[in-house]
Amino acid sequence: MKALILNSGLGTRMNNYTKDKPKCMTVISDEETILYRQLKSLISVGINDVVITTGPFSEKLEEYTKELGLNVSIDFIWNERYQETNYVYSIYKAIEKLDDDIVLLHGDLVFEQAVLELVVSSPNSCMVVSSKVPIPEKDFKAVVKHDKIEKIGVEFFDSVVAAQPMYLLKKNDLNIWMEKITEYINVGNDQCYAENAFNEISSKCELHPIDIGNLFCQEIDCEEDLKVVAKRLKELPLRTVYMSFSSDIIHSGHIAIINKAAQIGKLTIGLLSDKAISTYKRFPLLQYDERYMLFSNLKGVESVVPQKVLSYKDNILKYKPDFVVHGDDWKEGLQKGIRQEVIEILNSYGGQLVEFPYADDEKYHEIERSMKKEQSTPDIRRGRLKKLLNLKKLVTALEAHSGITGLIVENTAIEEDGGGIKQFDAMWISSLCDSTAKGKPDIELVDMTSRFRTIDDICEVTTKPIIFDGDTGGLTEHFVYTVRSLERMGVSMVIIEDKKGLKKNSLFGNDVPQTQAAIEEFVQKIEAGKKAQRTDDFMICARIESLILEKGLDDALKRASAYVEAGADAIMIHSRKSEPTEIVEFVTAYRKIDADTPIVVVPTSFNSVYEEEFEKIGVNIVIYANQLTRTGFPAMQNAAKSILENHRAKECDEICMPFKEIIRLIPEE
Ligand code: SPV
Ligand code: MG
Repeated sequence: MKALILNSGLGTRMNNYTKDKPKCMTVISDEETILYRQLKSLISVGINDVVITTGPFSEKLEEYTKELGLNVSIDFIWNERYQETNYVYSIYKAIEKLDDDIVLLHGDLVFEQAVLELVVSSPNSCMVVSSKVPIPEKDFKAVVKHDKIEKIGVEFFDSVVAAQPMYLLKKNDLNIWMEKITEYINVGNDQCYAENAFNEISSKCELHPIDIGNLFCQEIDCEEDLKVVAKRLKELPLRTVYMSFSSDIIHSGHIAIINKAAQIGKLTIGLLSDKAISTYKRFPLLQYDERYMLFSNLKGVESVVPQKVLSYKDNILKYKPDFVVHGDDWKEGLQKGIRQEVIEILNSYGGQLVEFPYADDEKYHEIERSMKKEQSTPDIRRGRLKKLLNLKKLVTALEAHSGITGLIVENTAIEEDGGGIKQFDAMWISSLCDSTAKGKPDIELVDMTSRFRTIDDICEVTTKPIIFDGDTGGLTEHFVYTVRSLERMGVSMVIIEDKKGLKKNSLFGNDVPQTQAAIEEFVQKIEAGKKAQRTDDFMICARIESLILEKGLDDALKRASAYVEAGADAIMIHSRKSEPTEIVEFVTAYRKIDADTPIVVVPTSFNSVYEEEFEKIGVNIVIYANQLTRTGFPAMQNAAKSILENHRAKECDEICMPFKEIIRLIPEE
């Protein structure tokens, strides 16, 4: 990419300033002339080839640019007829040097860095406009229709926005415009604006408006303009900018966008809480305090503040930043709603969203992939449930019984109304669903080796913490081995129920013969399990079947205390009633004697209760124990019936997931 700067004008309205030098050499701040500022800006976006058209004092200008000693190569094109022609003729004279995409700008334009950044990163040819600036009487305006610029000039007033003479011209559009300019010059039409030529060929040019809003970009036509610009330049660093970050690794793309944001004004970073990150992304490898240190020490970052939730609302209303900066990658996908909310809040007080193109860096994807792999290693995965329980009042888990159901639990996420993103925290490997998938009854018939195989399949493709349904735990002598195997595989928690003999699924209750173990007997199993485990982060949860077997609340409470005393890291209380009354009674009563031990519930029967209600009474883990199984298999039965009924698969296709989507469910390494 090259730049073309037009400096052939006389600048007569600048009086003394242009008596002995070109206008672009006018000093606009303590350290800068217009041209010096422009060149530095161009260099910092990677433009080192510049064409400058000159007019009066051309030698002085050339000399001056040499003295600047900047890392830029400049071709000077002298418009010897600068007295009687307009810049259309200067451009014409420069045409043969314009052999690349071109940033075209007037030599008296002063702008902040972000404006040029937005222009050079535009995928299309574009011109700078501002919908926030009042429509000027005498200056350039652009007629915009369907996001395309149709006309540029001072004489238009319908469907216009204020426009500034800074363009990005992609080669194709540049050539079309230059051909027309050549035609103009050939017939002696050299005293008009170059834009007059553009207006004749605008339908063939893909010139889009790039709306900079309140970002600073202004021409200096007269002494009064010079005063205004000098004042604005002093004010720019006082503006405030807000960005939000969830990253625990910082790559060059982050640094680049932070630099751009810091150039706009004083930058505050809103750092997402660990809880917010783990809810919408993955568990952060670096926790808040460490991330705080990391971001506070980055160049350009003025302050770091907590952002508790994914929605920016609270922080924007609190800090009222002049600008919010973000990559443009959130225009689509799950963050779309959050972006919309940001725009609406900013509009309410005159703030502005600035979106720079998202740097989709392959290196970053690679780091993310390797972090994901690391997150799935047994040691890291195992400890994550305890960390989540410290972070969140309520953790949710959904059943998985195979690699693909594991992926569904891992990757399903939804956008919430309040601007959040929600996903499951953990997965439950249910004995009922694991047995059902193997076509067997839920009576501890599927042996541990086979259950471990299921865990392995799931572990191979997912990273979320696993809660394993250990049924009765089997004989104590066997349970101790199970504990160690589960730990080794990276399972976070095993739940064992206080039943013995031939176990039947709890949802049968007393409709089938089931025997609850004596307290002492089960206590002994818990103690043995706790003694056997090798790591601190593995959890054994004792499941109380007293309500299922209609032994009453007191029995349940007595058992809970005994099991926790024996070392249980959590308790699960189960019920098969559709009303949650007995569960609520138990949790409320138990919380009075023990405020800390995590309580787990499985609301299959009492499914009308919202998570928020469980959280309020003191439940810590809600397990949705069988919903994928109970929805998946009926769908398969319907498919089978449809093929039988129709003697072909066409009708069945309507209820089938398209192949493309199936493939999308399974990420490739
Ligand atoms: C399971 O999912 O296997 C359970 C929960 O143990 S329940 O089916 O409700 O007993
Ligand atoms: Mg079970």
